[in-house]
Amino acid sequence: MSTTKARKLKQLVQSPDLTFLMEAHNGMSAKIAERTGFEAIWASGLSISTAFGLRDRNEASWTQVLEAVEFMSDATDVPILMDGDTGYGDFNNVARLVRKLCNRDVAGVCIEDKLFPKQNSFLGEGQALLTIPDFVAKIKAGKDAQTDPDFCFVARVEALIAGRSMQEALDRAGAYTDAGADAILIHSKKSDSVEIEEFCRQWDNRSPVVIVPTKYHDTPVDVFRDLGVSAAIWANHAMRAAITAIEETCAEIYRTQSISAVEKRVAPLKDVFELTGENVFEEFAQRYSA
Ligand code: SPV
Ligand code: MG
Repeated sequence: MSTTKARKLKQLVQSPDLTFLMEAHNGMSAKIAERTGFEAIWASGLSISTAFGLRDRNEASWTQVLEAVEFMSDATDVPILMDGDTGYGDFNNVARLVRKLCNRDVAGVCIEDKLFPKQNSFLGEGQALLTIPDFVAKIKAGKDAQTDPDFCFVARVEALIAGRSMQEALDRAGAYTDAGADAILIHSKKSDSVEIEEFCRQWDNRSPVVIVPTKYHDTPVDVFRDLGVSAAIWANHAMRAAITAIEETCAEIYRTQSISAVEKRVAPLKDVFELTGENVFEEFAQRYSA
């Protein structure tokens, strides 16, 4: 039997080696991430929302996000960890989301212990957190609902983001692991990795740890390796790169009233056709031609 996407993600998360998940927000960016060599993809809520022109505040409905993730899953063979925000409701909504993701061959979901509608972790201070029992119910319902035995439920601890203590972060991580979470995502908005390092030392790999070094990007990845971190998520860089490239290209075309100057800087059409599989369509058509 071939290895399922969920099995691949579980192996990556459980292996002692540090893995990198690259952000993608649609089929195209997912395919590019896979071709670059990334072994797994982060379907970022922030990036998918931004690509829709929406705020990262659950303005997009969960089925709209799911549809974007389905395009990404169809376009790639590497596993996808979907950013499921707070699960779009209570334990019941999380269970339904997990079933839908298993149907669509999405390898795992990350659910955070904030309140619906969520807001991005880098906005505001003192964001409200869900109670531990209510979040434990989401984990248990999600794990019970999975139809793929290797589906990964990543429980995201927002205690440090919300300005709570290190002890609370550790207590929450402990309760979530006991409830059946396959990994803990510990998030921080500090520009250095001191609190993440402290968490990892005290957590002592009781279960795999996932991090998002968006703000503490200067920390060398060997520091995370030495701490035994399982996975680092490069969470929004495809989306931000696209914004910069689109802004620069639009400005140049607007200014020069010509597309000539940008022609050599944008992807050639042959690459566009190749990315979407036009190069294999002829053979496909031949097979079915009458
Ligand atoms: C995302 O990429 O949507 C995340 C990571 O959840 S963060 O933006 O840091 O909250
Ligand atoms: Mg998010």
